[in-house]
Amino acid sequence: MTTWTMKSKLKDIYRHPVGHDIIAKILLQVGRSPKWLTNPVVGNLSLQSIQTLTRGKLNQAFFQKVLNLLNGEQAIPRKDDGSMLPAWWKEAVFYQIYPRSFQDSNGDGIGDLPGIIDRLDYLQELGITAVWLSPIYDSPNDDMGYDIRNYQKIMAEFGTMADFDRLRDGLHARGMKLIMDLVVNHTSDEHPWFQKALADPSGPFGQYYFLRPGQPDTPPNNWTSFFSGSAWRWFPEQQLWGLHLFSPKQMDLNWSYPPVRDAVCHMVNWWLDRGVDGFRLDVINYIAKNPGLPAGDPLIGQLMGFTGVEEYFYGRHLHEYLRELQERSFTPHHAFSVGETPGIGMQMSKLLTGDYRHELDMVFDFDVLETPGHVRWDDYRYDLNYLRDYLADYQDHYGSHYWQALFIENHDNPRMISKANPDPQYRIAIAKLLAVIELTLRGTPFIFQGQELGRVNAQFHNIRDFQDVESINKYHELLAAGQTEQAALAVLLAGSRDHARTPMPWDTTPHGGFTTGTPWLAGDDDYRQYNAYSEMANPRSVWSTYRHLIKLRQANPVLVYGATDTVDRRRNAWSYIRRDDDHQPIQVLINLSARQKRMTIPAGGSLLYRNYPAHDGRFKAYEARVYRLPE
Ligand code: TEU
Ligand code: CA
Repeated sequence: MTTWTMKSKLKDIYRHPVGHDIIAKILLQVGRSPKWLTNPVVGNLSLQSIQTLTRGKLNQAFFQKVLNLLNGEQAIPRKDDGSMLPAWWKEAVFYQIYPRSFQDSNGDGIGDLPGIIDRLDYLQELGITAVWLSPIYDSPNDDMGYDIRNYQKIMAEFGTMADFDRLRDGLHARGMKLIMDLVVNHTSDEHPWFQKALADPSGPFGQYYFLRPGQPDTPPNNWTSFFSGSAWRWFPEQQLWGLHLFSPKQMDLNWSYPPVRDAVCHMVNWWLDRGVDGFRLDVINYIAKNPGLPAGDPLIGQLMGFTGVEEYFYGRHLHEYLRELQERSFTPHHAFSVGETPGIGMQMSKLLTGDYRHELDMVFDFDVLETPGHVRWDDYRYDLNYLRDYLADYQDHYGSHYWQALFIENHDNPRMISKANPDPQYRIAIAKLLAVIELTLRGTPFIFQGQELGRVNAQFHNIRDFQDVESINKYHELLAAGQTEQAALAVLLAGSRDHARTPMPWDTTPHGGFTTGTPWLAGDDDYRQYNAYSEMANPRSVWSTYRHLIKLRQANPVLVYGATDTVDRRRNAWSYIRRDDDHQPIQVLINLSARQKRMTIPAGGSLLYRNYPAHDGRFKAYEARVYRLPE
């Protein structure tokens, strides 16, 4: 057993999975490259000497937190031994549906289950083989369904349990799997468990949550909420504080209390018995708060933007809780799991997903979403060279026991095309380039609704155009900090989650055919040009690219399981070859920039796809091609 101390050196810490990801995260936050560490002078620095060098700016308390995390994890990831287990979820192409915005069937402006059922043929036509549904459970919608009031009831606006059964059957009849969103870090404050806990804090539900007695103006600790302000809400009637990492209507469940874990397993089994094929587990790495809820380190808080994270993003009992859930629910049902794990990097993710560890099958690593030194709220251009470096690192170092979840968009993030280059002349080329990347690498692609149409950020004009609790809170936080309305709006325009949540555009009728009523979240008129109906009819559309590449992936196992050899990594260039022992290799060539680029075309290769009409010479702006190589 290794014990990490102030004498430990940076290079050794970087070899520890937790140390590796913490250092990588800090470098990412401050906008530095991890290459910095290969400098021997840097690598040989001990924590003690870093403390001295920073003149105590990084104090003892800071290092103690880091040491706690290091010493809390003794496992090291298993090395690549070439033994890769096949699985349906490794071969699947997932599609994420945000039900509220997918298809409204009754004119109330809210997407619903019958609407999704009407669009199953669309998904099949696209080649999708598995669907992830964002929450459809009964909810007061403070956080659009991520605040669940009843786990075993369908949200009234979305339909009924009978609709759900029809949806499940419709998917299965088309050979598609169905995974649901499992939100068990917290429940709505309107959930009966919480209501009972409040009504009788010393009764059977009192320990389901983190309820603490105290004084109205001194919360139990300094943790902050991801949706602004303190993570504690005061309940004046009961004279109690309650912990909520997200909105004040999303109360954190206390997983250290065994009845909570029983209740969760019971509920999960109920859905799995109902024929669900697996779950996407919302902020699942946050479930294990360290005992005693120790205060967050202010420095870490400053660095990460949220105080307290180090006490729950990789809590001491996390592995134990995940294994229990796996053993009691997932394994007996042969169910699939993908964890949403903010803050977890590549090495730590291995310890959560190794095929020999019985915890999760895959996780989403969010470091793909922002380039070094940037946060989601920044208005900046995402450099696609970073996307290359990030993905190539996984292709090179993830190894045979782990499997990557490939994604570039979801319901919590602005559209990637807008971040990479909002100039409309490049929109289609970038959309197709991103499709090439996501559909030709090793890992499982997750396509977020509208991505296949080349959706870009919405044209919001006013704070009233937004619906998301995070955006609205952020806006008021910025005003309170003295920013002008215009400046605050600019921040939302860069980072709001509502960009991903506007209505899905189906055709050229009003609101893109999403609803005959008034949509719950207004879109703009982009649907007139970019919509499913028009794009399906056009062989050169973004949609047709997605369809083509999905089929290509499904017809070529080398694109799923093959190794990835990077052959060109010059600035603004990326080329890799997917190969295995049984098939002809496939080479991908990409110009990552708006400037023309000279690329070396493989001799004897046959063209499988290109995002521009045929032409000679240099690669055009954001050009991407796929070739089959001779054996
Ligand atoms: O998101 C968790 C999460 O940490 C973020 O993606 C979050 O939106 C943001 O970064 C906080 O700064 C999940 C869900 O995907 C999200 O929609 C929910 O709001 C959240 O959990 C709470 O359930
Ligand atoms: Ca509806």
